[in-house]
Amino acid sequence: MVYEKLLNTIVVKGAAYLILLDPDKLPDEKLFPFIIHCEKSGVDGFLVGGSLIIDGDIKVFIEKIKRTTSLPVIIFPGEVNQVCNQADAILFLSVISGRNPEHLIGKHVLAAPLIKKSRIEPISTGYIIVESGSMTTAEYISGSLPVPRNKPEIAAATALAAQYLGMKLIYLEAGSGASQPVPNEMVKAVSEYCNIPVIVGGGIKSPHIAKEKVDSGAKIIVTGNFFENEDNWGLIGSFAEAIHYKLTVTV
Ligand code: 1GP
Repeated sequence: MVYEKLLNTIVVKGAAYLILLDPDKLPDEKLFPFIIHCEKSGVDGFLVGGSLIIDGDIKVFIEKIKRTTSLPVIIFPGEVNQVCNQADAILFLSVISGRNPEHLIGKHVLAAPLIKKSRIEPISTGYIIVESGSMTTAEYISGSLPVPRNKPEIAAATALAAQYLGMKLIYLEAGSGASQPVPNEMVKAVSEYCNIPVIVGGGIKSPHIAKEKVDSGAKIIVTGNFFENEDNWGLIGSFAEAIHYKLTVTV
């Protein structure tokens, strides 16, 4: 089970590192070397999907990833039509920062039978979109207001409500390519207030920033955009090292 595997990674390494792959942005000639590089550099798994996929075919894309790696592949859905049986699991996301019923429960009713049929593992996740500068795709597409970045207490109360509703993960999302990541104070407030693992993603552009989020209590870090530039691939290992703090040997 992917969820148990993630929990185990958190226990062993301190935190887990997932890379978000966008079917629109990774042609085959880049995808295969990138996946192999990620695996060698200590990445723990992949998220695939996003709020808006224009050209890519997610099913074919995941098939290609699965042929290249044994690491878990988890759908990060932006739409019901991103459910497919090629993946290992799906983040069953509810946009709990917003008040748009379609993204709180509506899409889920349509997706649930498809997930059952596909037999992939649903991982119930409270998705909290956080204000990060200019409006992000996630905010726009979900038609919801983000949590103000200077209001960690709202994020913490929202996360605790998700925990009480039985959700298994919290995703603090600044949005892909965000100019500012989720503030450390908010990561800390949420991590201290609830006791389910907190994922932090959006605008994390250096190992140092990733480490700050882990030091603040994040248990899973997601990066996406940063590695669209091939020149940055050399840094994947440094991200993994910063995130897997329990593996760091001190002399
Ligand atoms: C977006 O959290 C992810 O949903 C990753 O964001 O692309 O900014 O790394 P970036």
